Amino acid sequence: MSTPTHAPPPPLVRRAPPNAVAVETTVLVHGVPRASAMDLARSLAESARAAGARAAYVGVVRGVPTVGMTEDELAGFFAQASIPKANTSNLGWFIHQRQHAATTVSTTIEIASAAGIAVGATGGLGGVHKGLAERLDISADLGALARFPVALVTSGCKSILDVESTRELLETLGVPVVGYRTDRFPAFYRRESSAGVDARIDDVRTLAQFARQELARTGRGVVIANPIPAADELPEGEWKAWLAQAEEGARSAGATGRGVTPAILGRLHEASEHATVRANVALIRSNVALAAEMASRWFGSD
Ligand code: PSU
Ligand code: MN
Repeated sequence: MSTPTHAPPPPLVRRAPPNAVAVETTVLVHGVPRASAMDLARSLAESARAAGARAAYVGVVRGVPTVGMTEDELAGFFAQASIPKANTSNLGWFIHQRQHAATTVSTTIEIASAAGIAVGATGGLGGVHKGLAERLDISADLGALARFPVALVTSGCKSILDVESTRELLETLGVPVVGYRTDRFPAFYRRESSAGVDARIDDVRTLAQFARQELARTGRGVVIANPIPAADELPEGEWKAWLAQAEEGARSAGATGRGVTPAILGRLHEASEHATVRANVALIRSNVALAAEMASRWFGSD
C-alpha cells in the first residue's frame, strides 16, 4: 500500500442552511474601501434576512473552503493587508498552502455547489476584458458558470469590461441569462447595455421555478440579471468620464492580470468621490435580496 505524501485536503466547512445565499468575499476585500467592509457584510446579511433567507459568506479560511464564514473569520480577513483572490485555477493551491483567500464568483459557486447551496449573489460578474487584441483576459467566472450548478444573481457585468463580448461568451458556453424585469443585459452601474437576454421573467416565483429546473436538468449554472435600482443608476456622461480616468490611471500604474479589476475599481471610487461605491453597495444589496427571495421560495424561508 502506498503512503500518502501529504495530509488529505481539509474538509469543506458548511455553516449555512439549505436556503442560504452564497456571497463572495472578493467584493468585501477588494471591491470596497477596507474600513467599510464589515458594515457591508452586515448590511448584506440583513438584506438577506429581511427577504427570508441567510447570507453565507464564502472564503478560504487557512486553507479550508468555508460556506458561512463567522464575523470573526471575516474580521480576520479584513485585518490582513492583502488577501489573494481565488479563482478556479488557483483555489487548490491556497488550500494546499493552508492560506486565506477571498473567493471570486468562480470559486464562490464552486464551493457553494459542493456544499449543496444553489443560489448566489454578487455585484457584477467577471467577464471579457477590453483590449483583447493585445492580450486575452477572460474571467474564470464564465467557465465556472458552465460547470457549477448555482443560480447567480448579478447586475450583469462590470462596465469596465467588454459587456457585449461577455454576453456572447456566456452564450457560447451555454449559460442561460435571464433578465429579471428586463429585456437587456445590464452593465453594472448602468441598467442596460446593447446586449439582450435569453428570457425575461417578471416574478420571483417563476424565476425560482425556472432556475431549479435548469440546475436539475443540466448541472450547470444560470445567470439572473438584475439591473441596478433606477434611483442608484449613475449618469452616463459622468460614468464615462470617471471610467476613462480610472483606466488611464490603472494603465500607467502597470496593472495586469488579476490586478486590473481592483486597480480600476479603486481609481473609479476616488474619481467619483465614492459615488461608484454607493452604487456598488446599492446593487449588491438588491441582488442579495432577490437571491434570498428566490432561495426562500425554493427551499422555504427562515
Ligand atoms: N465586481 C466588483 N468588485 C469586485 C468583483 C466584481 O464590483 O471585486 C470581483 C468578483 O469577485 C468577480 C471578480 O468574480 O471580481 C472577477 O475577477 P477576475 O476578472 O480577476 O476574474
Ligand atoms: Mn483575468
